[in-house]
Amino acid sequence: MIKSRRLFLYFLYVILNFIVHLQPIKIRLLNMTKQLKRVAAIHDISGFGKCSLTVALPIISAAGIEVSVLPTAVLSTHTGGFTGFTYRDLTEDMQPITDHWKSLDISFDAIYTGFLGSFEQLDLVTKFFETFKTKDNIILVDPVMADNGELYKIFSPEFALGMRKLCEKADIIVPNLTEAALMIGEQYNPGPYSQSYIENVLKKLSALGPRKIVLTGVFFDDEELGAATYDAVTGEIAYSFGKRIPGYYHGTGDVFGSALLAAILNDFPLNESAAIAVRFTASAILKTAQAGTDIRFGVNFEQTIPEFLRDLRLI
Ligand code: PXL
Repeated sequence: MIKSRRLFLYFLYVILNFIVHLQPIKIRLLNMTKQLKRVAAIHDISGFGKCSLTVALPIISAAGIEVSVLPTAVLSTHTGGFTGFTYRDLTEDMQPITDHWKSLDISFDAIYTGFLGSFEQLDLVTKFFETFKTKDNIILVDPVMADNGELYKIFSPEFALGMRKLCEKADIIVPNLTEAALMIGEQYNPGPYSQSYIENVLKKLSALGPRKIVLTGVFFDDEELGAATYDAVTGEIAYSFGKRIPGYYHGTGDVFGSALLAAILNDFPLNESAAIAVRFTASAILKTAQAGTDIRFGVNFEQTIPEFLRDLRLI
């Protein structure tokens, strides 16, 4: 009698253990089999130098989000610090790619744009927005055109106005302080900044149209550098900082924007998404600085991906 009771309890123990261990596996399997979120990434592809699509594609994909790429140009390197780079313009392909995707009846959870090379490309991206914008998806525009108080050499001041018009159509924009000053028509301020200055810039940017602003390159002292976020609907302003590492590392805006979007699409709120993107970018810069890599060659985001996925609670 006692022996069969023991046997029964033992079987109960084994079965309960099995159920307890099976549950997380079942949850993981369910998560794995659900439909992936999808991003349309509209950027150039610079073959060497780790920026634009060579950064957006691996980072967003690693975070479990499908990426469809619409390349706007193929360059041998990015334009920051290299001379003699090749530039194959793909403007002519942009509308046919848009039309083909539309004919396939595909949809996107987000549209992410970065470096764009001409007014014509700004118009074609606007058409892309009109074709694929829904009430549920998000348009994230990174108005890549300037840094450190200067427009990139290939752009004119009129281009900045064109980029501002594109930003008016976005849900989220990710300018640095130089791009922000150009878009709100103010003189560039090299910093350090005050909280009231930053908050004034955030509100002026959101008055252009976008509901959410993520301003990069924010610093109040020489120790830390980070981002400020503003949600015009809730009125919430938040800051995230990482340790400041001297030197201008190329492609960090694209690393940051891609990580930010990946976090947002993994359902993190705006301020937490910015904090995750700051940690990811700062850690990638630190590894690059420690290795002494040429600052034009991009940052070591590859070996930072495991930390990023843990931060996103994906692993
Ligand atoms: O990281 C922004 C970027 C993207 N694409 C090209 C660039 C730059 C910045 O310089 O030159 C071609």
